Amino acid sequence: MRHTQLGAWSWPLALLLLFATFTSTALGAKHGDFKTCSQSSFCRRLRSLSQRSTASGFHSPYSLGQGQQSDISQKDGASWTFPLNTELYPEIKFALKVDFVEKGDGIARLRVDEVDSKLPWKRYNEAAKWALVDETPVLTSIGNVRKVSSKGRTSFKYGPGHSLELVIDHSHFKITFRRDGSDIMYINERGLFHMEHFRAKDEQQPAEAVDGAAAPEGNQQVFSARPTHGDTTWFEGEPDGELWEERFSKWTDSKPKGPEAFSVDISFPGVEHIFGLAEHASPLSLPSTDGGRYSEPYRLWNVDIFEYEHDSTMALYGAIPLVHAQNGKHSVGLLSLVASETLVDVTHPKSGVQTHWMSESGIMDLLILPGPDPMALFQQYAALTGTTDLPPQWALGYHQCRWNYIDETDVLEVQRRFDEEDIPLDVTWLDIEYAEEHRYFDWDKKHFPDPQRMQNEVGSKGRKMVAIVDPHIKRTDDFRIYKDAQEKNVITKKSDGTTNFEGWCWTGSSVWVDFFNPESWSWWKDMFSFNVWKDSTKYLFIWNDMNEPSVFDGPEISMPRDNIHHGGWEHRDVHNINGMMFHRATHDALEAREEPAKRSFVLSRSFYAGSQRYGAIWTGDNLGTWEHMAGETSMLLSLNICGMTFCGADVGGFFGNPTPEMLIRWYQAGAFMPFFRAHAHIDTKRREPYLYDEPYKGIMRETIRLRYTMLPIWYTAFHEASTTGIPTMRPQYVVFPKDEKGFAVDDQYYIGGSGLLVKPVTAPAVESSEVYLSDNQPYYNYFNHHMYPASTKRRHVTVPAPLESFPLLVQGGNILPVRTRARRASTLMWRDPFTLVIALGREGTAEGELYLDDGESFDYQKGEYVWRGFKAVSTTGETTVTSFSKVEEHSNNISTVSVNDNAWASKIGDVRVEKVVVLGMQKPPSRVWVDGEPGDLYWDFEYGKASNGKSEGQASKLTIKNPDIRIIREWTIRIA
Ligand code: NBV
Repeated sequence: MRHTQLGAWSWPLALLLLFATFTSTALGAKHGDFKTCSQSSFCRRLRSLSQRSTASGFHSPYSLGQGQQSDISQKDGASWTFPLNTELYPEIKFALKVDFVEKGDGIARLRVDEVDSKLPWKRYNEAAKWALVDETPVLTSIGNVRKVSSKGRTSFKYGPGHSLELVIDHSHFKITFRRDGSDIMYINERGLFHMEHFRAKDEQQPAEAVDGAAAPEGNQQVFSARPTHGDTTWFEGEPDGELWEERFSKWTDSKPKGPEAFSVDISFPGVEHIFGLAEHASPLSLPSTDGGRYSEPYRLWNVDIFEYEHDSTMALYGAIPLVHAQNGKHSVGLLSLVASETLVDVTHPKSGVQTHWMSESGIMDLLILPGPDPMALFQQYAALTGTTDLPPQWALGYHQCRWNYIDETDVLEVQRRFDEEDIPLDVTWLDIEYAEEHRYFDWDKKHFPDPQRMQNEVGSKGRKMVAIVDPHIKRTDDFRIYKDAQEKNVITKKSDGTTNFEGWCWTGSSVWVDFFNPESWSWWKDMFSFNVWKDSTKYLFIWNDMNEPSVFDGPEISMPRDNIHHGGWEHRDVHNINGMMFHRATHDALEAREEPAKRSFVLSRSFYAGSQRYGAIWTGDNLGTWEHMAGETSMLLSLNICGMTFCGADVGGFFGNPTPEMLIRWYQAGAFMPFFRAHAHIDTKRREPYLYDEPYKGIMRETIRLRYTMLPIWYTAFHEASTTGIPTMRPQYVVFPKDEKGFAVDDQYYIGGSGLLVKPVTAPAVESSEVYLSDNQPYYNYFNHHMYPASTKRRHVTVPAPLESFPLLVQGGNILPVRTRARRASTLMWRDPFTLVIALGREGTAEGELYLDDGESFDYQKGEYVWRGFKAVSTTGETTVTSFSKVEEHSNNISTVSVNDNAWASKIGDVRVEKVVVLGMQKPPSRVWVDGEPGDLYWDFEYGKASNGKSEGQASKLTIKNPDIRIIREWTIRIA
């Protein structure tokens, strides 16, 4: 049965009209809704600076102190402060603050702010407060940082063995970052650093002539930036007419503080690839923005974009101002903690990569992550912004969503059909139509008469539900959330700072809570308590959509930039953090609703650096096209690089009606995304897997089951990500940072440290697919055990990919713990036995690990978990497979660590290993037994053409049946 659901709803006319604008049939982003660089006055000003910088005689007008002095810094607490002057405006003072972060092997922090301004304004300096886990972890001991001052230059040596060096040239202002004496990064090498100072509006002279292209039509109040002293145009360009007021389409931004943008160039010598700047639908290795493929800079300004393009630098829903630069010898990272609109130009001159960062407001706050390799960068970034919250284990199962499951019967029918077809399912989602008039929290009782009953029914099957709670709040006095928010005075204000801002969204005329206001936090927490939200249960979790925020009648479908938040900050200052604050508040609320606390699950659409601490995100409203499917892999990899490892894409594509073939390929890709959820627009045909005929239904069933088989691998990868910051999806450059040929590969990836390498098929009528291999290890096809031999050469191998299959390879040298029994939901699998798949490496060895806990509480933080390691070693005539404790391996003091001696371990003490499969043995054993146990084990051996380990073909396979060993115990299997 397939049908659209529109008919099931009666919509108020106004919303119907709105809906129509959001369901246009022509696919493609509405470019006119969003600004290009030349439509933003600050970007226009700062980008043209880079053109002027090629003129002869161009130099940075900025210098530290008087330039040639030697020691000009002052120790200020744990920071060194340098006076920073500009020859453009000698009376204006800036300061450069330098300090070093205690954690993370020497992270240097550089902050620039204007000081002693005569005007009552401050630049926004709180991005770090929300992004960092601890804002003041600076090194205080001078012994760790050696400062050397010479004429015109100050340098700091720090990091392991003082191998890192920050060299600050006073005049013209330039910073060089070095490792072991080699230059790795330059800041302001091109002289593009510029910070627009605060100025009084009347200090300006009316413009005589304003650049025609830039001048807003009908703008009566045009002022120029022309200084009252010397000529600045060689640096700043011609006066811009939009310093104090700016128009875009029908909106006017009042810009009460005038111009306050800043820009800085950052170059990475000797590097060809940079990664990061999520979220963009672009390749992982960021292409240039100077013509060619892209001519607009990468834009970071969180927006609700309708039908976004699959290959573009346009802004999307989230913003992480972080890059990794990589060559075959080193990695280095840069995080710019700024929350205002930021655009980054990237160019690839003959040698090195150059970037130019332009931000509308805020202080400059740069953090240099020293590397020296991608793994170190992840850990350094995590030391700053935290790691991903360890998700409840069920959140890694399969999620079934659509806009909308229409009523209780529909929801329960979905459960029944999944069960009937033996397809696992963990979570069923409710989109905005569950809520009466889109007043989230208030259920539409006509369609959901007893929400508790429904949730309990779903919960009784071991499953969960997720309901959406958007940030727009209907302005009607009979809505308690609105009334409370008004009474508490926690609503975001208009530019006057006192009137509540009102805008239009799903629910009609709405207001938005200002989650920067601490007064909102405990109140929002209460909204989710079971005593307050009576129609919620412990089975219900939350989805925060539209939190960029999306405002249908606002500029660029968002809030006016001159709106006012807590502390008097303008919306422009905090915009990119707005979504994270909502996500954070909901995350904290869900954690607080049970005693003892359970892990939360909140999906957010908008995000910023640090959002990983609050839950998952997804890539928003993608299209059901092959191009979008292909683009998802690089987008998700980029999100992983930027810390957002718990991410996924709408399986099936949000818009459109995929063919069965395309849907299957979406499922295969989705089953290897960290967050695996099918979702569809209200206007699409129903597409739950059980609705299809064979063979499609069967292939989708097997694909979802494969995800469940792999859950131990995903959970172990998340454990690693949550303790170290190393992502669950790892692109080629991360795993093989010395193989430059692999740096641009962004259509295949490894899952955690498991050695599983996947390459989704993202084109029609594919029969086989080429996979790139970097290392000298054999690779085994997970499905049929076909072996691709080890080689010292980088190579492509051809892997069959008929509709029911796709490249899923196991890198030799790895042991995969999997659970092959199909269950209704992941929560029912905790007692199920394991199979260990051992893919022997070139030397006949392999390793693997497994992390287990109760999957939902915080008891693991008290030691209630099991973390096992497995090792296979071959010597002449014998292979041994051993199980050992990873906890002990990672502990300095073995005696104090409880290994398997905890309540959770006892609960799963009986969980067996039911099968051990060894791939890549050269000859059959004569005996297989467990050390210390009487009797031999049952086994069988299948010879493969590739048993000599050298030629491609079927690998030999030893299957050891029911070895009667426990997953949490120490044991050794001997194969002789
Ligand atoms: O809540 C409706 C949708 C939701 O299904 C989708 O996943 C979000 O990205 N939402 C956007 C609002 C409207 C989209 C046209």
